[in-house]
Amino acid sequence: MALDKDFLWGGALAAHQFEGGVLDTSKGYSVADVMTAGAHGVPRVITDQIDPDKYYPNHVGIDFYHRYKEDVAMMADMGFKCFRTSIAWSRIFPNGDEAEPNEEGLQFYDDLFDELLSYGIEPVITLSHFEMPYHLAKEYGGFMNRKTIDFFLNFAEACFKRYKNKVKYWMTFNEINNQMNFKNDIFGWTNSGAHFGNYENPEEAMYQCGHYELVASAKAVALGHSINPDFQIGNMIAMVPIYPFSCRPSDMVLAQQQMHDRWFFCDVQVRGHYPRYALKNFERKNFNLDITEQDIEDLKNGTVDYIGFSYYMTNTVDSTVHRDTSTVTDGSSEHSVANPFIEVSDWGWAIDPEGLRYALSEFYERYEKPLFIVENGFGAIDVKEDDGSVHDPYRIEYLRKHIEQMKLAVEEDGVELMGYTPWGCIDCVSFTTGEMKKRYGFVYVDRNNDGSGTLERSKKDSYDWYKKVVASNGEEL
Ligand code: BGP
Repeated sequence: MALDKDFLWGGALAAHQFEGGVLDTSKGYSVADVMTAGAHGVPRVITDQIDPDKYYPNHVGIDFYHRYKEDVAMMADMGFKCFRTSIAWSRIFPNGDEAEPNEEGLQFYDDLFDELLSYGIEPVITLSHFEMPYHLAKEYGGFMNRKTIDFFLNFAEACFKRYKNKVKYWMTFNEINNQMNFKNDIFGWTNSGAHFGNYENPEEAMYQCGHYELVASAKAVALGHSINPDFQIGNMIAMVPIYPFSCRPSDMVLAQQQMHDRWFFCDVQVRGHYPRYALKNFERKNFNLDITEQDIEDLKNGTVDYIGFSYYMTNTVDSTVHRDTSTVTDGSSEHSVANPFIEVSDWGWAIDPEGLRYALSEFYERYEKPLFIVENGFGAIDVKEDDGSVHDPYRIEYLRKHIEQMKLAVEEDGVELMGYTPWGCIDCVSFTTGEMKKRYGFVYVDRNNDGSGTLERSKKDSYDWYKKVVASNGEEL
């Protein structure tokens, strides 16, 4: 048995990390546009306005806004069947609260989707990938405010209506669950436009935002289906499976409990109601959340068609360990420890191909819904040689091993899998660090951490390798 002949091989990016076109277009600032570049182990800083003395890597990205034809031609050459990207909300509604959408922004995506479709590449679109209009965050507190549900729905409606004959595959919010890491400011900011740390009870604030986002997501799913019943609308979950460090029963239970952070949003989006472990948590902690009867109805009526997820690594927990987690960006917790059987990337992310098979089976056994791996990849420092070549055998090895495990999940475990879109298929700005040198692409972009470079594109060794993988439908690895 092989992968389905319609399997969606492709690549993934997100508007704020590669488009650029921020300062020279009608686009408004997004929450990502006010984030500076960080570095290894140094988180990005959220500035409260654009500080002219600071460097904002997203403002130029890799200048896809102006070079998209060249980039789409390379995707087509690699044989992409689909391309996952997002629509920058602040291109369509620069402030987020306007009554009418911005034509220039809408036209850009029309042109992009036409370009993709001319090569037979299916757009796979995330509505909100960490890029809420900054104005909504600043003036309304982002998703701390119920009004933001309607602002999001206006945006969703404008997109669904405009692209109803061009886009079939949608996702509502990127990695909606990574704000469970509410102690780290950038996850709350980029997911919800809120600074959880400013609230008396950051966890409660996170669940309140999360609730409004879940309602917004469910209402968007229902709205999308009413505009085009053929739409396939999914969610998007950051899946970092948690392993127990040992067979000590308390490690087993701890790992299981921590998996609730991975399942919570997905449970609501797939099942249409709050899981009991979450309700018990709210009760135990005396959370006073604004959840109405109507919200409960809306959640029920907007369950997703498929589950999109990112997979980069696993995490291992030891119930006897307690560490400081204020700056972690790798999904780890106070109980996280190194897994002695697993190597890590230069950024400390555990490299665990079998964990992908495990994740796929866990998802499928829990929900029996089609799955879509919409992010996976290896962030590394690449070197461009004098002759222009880039040798990245480590990336090929990472992807090969993950694809092997993905195939086992499909062929041996019976998982229904729609497609695979490796992250950062063309080098882009890293989300967690804002660096350029954490590269994932098959295509190298000449751009450095400080913004220098020609922006010229060149093929890495992984480019031809992936082309062969796609052409053989995953048979030649
Ligand atoms: C995910 C995000 C992406 C992306 C990726 C890699 O969390 O959805 O936006 O960037 O992680 O992370 P990073 O760029 O920090 O290496």
